[in-house]
Amino acid sequence: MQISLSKRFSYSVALTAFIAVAATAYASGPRVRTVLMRDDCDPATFNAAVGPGTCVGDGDTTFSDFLDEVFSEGSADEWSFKPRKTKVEHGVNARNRGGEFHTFTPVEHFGGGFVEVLNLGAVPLNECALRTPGGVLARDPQGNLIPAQPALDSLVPPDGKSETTSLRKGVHKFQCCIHPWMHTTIEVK
Ligand SMILES: [Cu+2]
Repeated sequence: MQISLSKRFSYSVALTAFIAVAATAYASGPRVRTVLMRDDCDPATFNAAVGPGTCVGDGDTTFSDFLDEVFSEGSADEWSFKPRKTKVEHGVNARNRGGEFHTFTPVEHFGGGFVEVLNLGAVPLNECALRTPGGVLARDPQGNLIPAQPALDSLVPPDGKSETTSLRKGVHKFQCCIHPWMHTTIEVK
């Protein structure tokens, strides 16, 4: 089979263009990145302290060790989003590899979640905790903060995966509204 010179030329132009696009995509990260949500909750002590079903799986940090670490360090190391910072081309989703629920909530900036004891004084974000129309934090009859809709919409159960969120160019932040130190910064070039 003979390929005309002009066809060969257009083929090579197309190939060059394809390689350039592929190289750009590679340089700006994968199309979609999956952020892993991790924790190390010990089911027996977490479920006894917080309530049945709080923790499933086989983590081995007890609830009191977890709280000790949070109060002394400001965070618990094994509760994290991985990676904490990344570049993508198009979008992001999250997979929960831990034993607790986490949220993958888009936020304007990082801040407090809806579990007050874990905020260590940080002000709860509007994306995480419900406020009255007057701007006051809403509370249930026991005095607990009430999760805001964006937090509820972005809950990921243990072993679960979130839908992929398409992102525009720029810098995007996602955090857990339960454990506020769990967060990631995603850049779309
Ligand atoms: Cu969390």
